[in-house]
Amino acid sequence: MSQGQQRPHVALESTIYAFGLPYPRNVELGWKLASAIHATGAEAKTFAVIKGNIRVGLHDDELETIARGDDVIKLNAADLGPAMAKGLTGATCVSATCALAHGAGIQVFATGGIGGVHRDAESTFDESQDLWALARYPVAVVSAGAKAILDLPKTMERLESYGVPVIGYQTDDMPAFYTRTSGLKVNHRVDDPQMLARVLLAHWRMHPGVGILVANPLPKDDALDEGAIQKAIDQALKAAADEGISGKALTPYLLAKLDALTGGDSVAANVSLAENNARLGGELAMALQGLQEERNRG
Ligand code: PSU
Ligand code: MN
Repeated sequence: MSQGQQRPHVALESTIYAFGLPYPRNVELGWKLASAIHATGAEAKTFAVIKGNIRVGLHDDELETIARGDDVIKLNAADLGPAMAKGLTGATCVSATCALAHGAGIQVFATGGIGGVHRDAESTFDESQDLWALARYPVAVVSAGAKAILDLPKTMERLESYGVPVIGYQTDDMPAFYTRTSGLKVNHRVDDPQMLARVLLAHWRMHPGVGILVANPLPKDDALDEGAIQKAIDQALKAAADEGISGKALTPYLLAKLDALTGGDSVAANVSLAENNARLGGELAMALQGLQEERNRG
């Protein structure tokens, strides 16, 4: 980074803290993600709505409030207006963070896994607003794929219908969050942040309003055993059905259930993959800044 140059920003969501991980692992993760991004030369900006105000970057006490989760609601993109008008406090999920990042001029957003088409969507119609947001905002979302609690083939189909490119980072396979592969192929593979930055700029020349999903498999050592996690997911889904959990509450419920069923392994994997994505998000933001400057000069 040349002198006086601003660090490029990487957006982070806050639902992963409020509804994805238990306290205090979530606060610790907040610190980890910020420092992983800082180490690349970029700077993290965590989004949330605090008492009706959009926050671009959280103070320590605000992260604490979100992580403790009392009187904190989960905000989709569509909830932003009502939350702002009513002075509510909420954690932003991927869809809301895409909307806010775009509004703040941030092009790269690192998360854990995106929401997608839920299993049984043919009867429940439960599809995450994250997919709509990817189609609607020109932001690169760095993820470890879509959560394995979802219907991954249907999620990939929907991304295709919406025209959202899915780019595998150093992989040809779509990762499934807790595992490095899903048996599904990504649209394109890219092996370094520079090429990823080129892909983003070329994509946005063609489709200036459409997002991109970067699928970054979690580190090998932290990947969970495929059979074991599949079994836990089936159990968690059955428990959710038995208890009649649906809608917004479903994803947080399943994540908490998996934490209990795997004795913390799912949370450890989640922390690892989020950090891995934050690092790549930072590298990508730096590469993008470099490329944009090069082009402005040329
Ligand atoms: N990935 C994680 N933990 C999470 C989520 C994703 O590792 O908590 C959150 C994201 O904020 C995502 C949301 O936007 O789950 C999806 O929820 P739903 O399926 O209700 O759209
Ligand atoms: Mn949903």
